[in-house]
Amino acid sequence: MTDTRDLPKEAGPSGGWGSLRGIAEVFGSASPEMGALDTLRRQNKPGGFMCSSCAWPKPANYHHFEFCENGAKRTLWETTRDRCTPAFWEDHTVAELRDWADHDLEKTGRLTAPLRYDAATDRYVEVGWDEAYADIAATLKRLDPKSVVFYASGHAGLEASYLYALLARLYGNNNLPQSSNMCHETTSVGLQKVIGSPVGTIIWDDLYDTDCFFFFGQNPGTNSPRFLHPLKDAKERGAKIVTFNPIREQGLVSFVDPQSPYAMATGAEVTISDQYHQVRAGGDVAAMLGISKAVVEADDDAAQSGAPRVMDWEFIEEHTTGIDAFLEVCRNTSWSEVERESGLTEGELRNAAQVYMEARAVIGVYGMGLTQHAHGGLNVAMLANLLMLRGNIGKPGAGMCPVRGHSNVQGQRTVGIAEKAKLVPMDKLRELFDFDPPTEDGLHIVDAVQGLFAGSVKATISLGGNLVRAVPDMDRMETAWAAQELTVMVSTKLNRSHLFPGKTAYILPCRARAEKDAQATGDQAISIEDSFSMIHGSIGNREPASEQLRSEVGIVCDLGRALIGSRPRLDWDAWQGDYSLIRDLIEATYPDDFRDFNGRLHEPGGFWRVIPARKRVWQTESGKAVFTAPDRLNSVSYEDRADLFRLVTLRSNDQFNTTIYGYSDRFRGIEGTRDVLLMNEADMADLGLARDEKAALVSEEADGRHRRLGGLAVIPYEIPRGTVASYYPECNVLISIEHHDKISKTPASKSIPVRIERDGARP
Ligand SMILES: Nc1nc2c(c(=O)[nH]1)N[C@H]1C(S)=C(S)[C@@H](COP(=O)(O)OP(=O)(O)OC[C@H]3O[C@@H](n4cnc5c(=O)[nH]c(N)nc54)[C@H](O)[C@@H]3O)O[C@H]1N2
Ligand SMILES: Nc1nc2c(c(=O)[nH]1)N[C@H]1C(S)=C(S)[C@@H](COP(=O)(O)OP(=O)(O)OC[C@H]3O[C@@H](n4cnc5c(=O)[nH]c(N)nc54)[C@H](O)[C@@H]3O)O[C@H]1N2
Ligand SMILES: [Mo]
Repeated sequence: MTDTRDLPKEAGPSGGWGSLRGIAEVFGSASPEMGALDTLRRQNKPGGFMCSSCAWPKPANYHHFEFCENGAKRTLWETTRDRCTPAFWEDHTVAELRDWADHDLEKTGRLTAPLRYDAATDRYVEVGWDEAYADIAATLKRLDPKSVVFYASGHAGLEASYLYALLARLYGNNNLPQSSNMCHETTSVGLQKVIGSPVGTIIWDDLYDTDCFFFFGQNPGTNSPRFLHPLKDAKERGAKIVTFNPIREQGLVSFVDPQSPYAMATGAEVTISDQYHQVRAGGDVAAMLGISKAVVEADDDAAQSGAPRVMDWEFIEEHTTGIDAFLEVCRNTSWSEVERESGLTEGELRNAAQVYMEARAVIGVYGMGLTQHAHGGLNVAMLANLLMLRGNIGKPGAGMCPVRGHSNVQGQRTVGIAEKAKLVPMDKLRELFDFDPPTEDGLHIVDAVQGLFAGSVKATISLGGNLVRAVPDMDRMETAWAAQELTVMVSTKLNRSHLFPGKTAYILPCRARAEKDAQATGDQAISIEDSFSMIHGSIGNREPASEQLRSEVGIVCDLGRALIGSRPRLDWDAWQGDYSLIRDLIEATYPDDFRDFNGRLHEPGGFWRVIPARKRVWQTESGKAVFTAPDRLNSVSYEDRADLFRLVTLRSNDQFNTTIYGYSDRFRGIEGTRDVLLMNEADMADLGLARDEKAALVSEEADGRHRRLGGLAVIPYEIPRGTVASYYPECNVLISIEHHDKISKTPASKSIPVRIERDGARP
């Protein structure tokens, strides 16, 4: 365990002047239009527009500036003055652009006109919207609906998403994989299994009611920076924070509030984590078992001595099943096994257990560090086990807090973007739109990629995203993507997926969230759902980057009209002209979740979609919350071997997924490059690698296929032995599409088995 008070300060606290500098740098390099500051001022406030970066909730009592460094970067990246017009293609071929970095592709600016790929010249050329729709519809009509995929990446609002899912079903499939298949699918499946909820159970007030946070593999400083404010407030009122992460992430170490003039003037810094446990990658099952073991021991002692019990037996008996088998594993697993698998000592885990037992209410926060593993589902179940030992689900200040990714990733699932037919009220769709929705399950992202490799997937429509770059097995993906009959991408900026056009290929440019959405009946609002299941309206007010841009709702309606046609119950024109009519349809489809949707659209802090588990109503098979007895002590699918490392793929502080804003990961002290490998110094010595020497990662995935990534500068880093880290998406060439969570198929991006080789001669 590291006592965070002793940490070196060279990287500087999160927040503070550094974050303002970060914003200023983007301001300089993304060439924002005038008025961008006004746009930022409206960000995440009722009646304003909701940030299109992460899904962190927007409070009712907002700050003067309710945006963070990375939310500002996102907005400035979107509102740039740079334009990627059709003229760009006079100077560049698609083949040439494949050598460009992700950053440089998006840096060309906002896409301004619909484009069609022209194979003869290897360029995209401008095309009229109607011509594009007619060709796309004709191509889709020739294809078997089973061979077509409708992907969505979590950006588009509820209105566009609802119609997009409807469009796929009218066309004839449930092939609606989404970006959450690569991130919190483990939650959607794993949490559902144990507490009957596919989403978290806490709301905003719980952040202020709690006296303890346990963090597992989520990095708020970079990925949900506005979370740092409630964390700082919690610390100031004496709450405890215990963190498990192989890497010491600055945002979980300390924070200077950029909203506080006093803190900014004095540099007054709040220590975030009271205990920071650098668990081995994939070692959380053992760590959580160790903590649970200490709790069970304390409870056994209390039972013997007649002291008040430590576990919440009233909760356990009334609300749960499976406790006996779980207790047995806790009692029968030795501390030496726990220590070996977690990389932490008994003493460290007992310290964590002590804080857990002293807390009245505990929130369990987690992210990709738990979900992106071969046994990620078990990780999630173990966190539920730990919380349930003391009744920490469904009481004020306590609960499960999976921190979601894209701004509307959770909401897209809520309104029907789902490949699993049983998650969608098909009867309601049948009744409302007078058609027979397909009943067969559609393709998960892993199935879709496998289908692309096998040639059975022949066309993809992408509502946002950069799928070629985001999924495992990137090399194979590039070839397979380009072999399709049709690729259609609704995008704001140029990205690598556009550079592998199918036989027929279109880029359809859309308006961004911050932009005005004028339609036949006037300017429209859209809506999103955040990580706490709160629904917010969002109104853009900037002039769109080009007159030719259409909204995401507009594009979906246009496609619907061209592909399906209008009918009495399918009034694409009316929906496109007035989004409140789409919200009425959403309410009619999901009456419990969206009661009085239009009336409540701009409620400060959003309105809550009721989550039964929060009220201790368990929608599981048994009607109870489930304790899971672990059948293993780690979340990886391979055995330890002396030459094998567990590779964690990281996000830098200067990227949003495959969008690379720049090359400064200041919290980790890495500047000017992304081609790095973070390693423990003792591991470097064993392999005879010097600082900055070039290394290659060689993947040891179970299928034995050759996968290698070279040119990585080795950086000595405070990281557990046997764990190494490098950046996503660069490392995606190393992951096999077969390597994923057992129950949800979430790719195992945080536990890739690799060997390390010297790459070239010694410097
Ligand atoms: N600025 C910015 N914001 C974003 C994004 C972005 O790219 N940039 N992406 C958005 C999206 S789509 C998502 S899903 C979220 C992702 O946000 P997070 O869930 O925070 O995801 P990551 O940064 O991939 O990984 C989180 C942490 O897991 C740790 N970790 C790795 N392996 C393990 C392990 O085995 N055990 C434990 N305990 N920890 C481990 C890593 O060190 C890292 O600190 O963020 C969203 N917000
Ligand atoms: N190795 C590894 N792989 C990973 C991960 C990891 O941690 N490690 N994380 C996974 C996760 S959690 C996720 S969510 C995926 C994400 O991966 P992606 O789906 O690729 O992420 P996006 O950020 O949605 O994609 C960026 C593109 O979206 C388009 N875009 C931006 N804004 C908008 C908009 O408002 N509307 C529309 N229509 N388009 C827009 C732009 O053209 C931009 O180029 O990657 C996954 N892959
Ligand atoms: Mo994500």
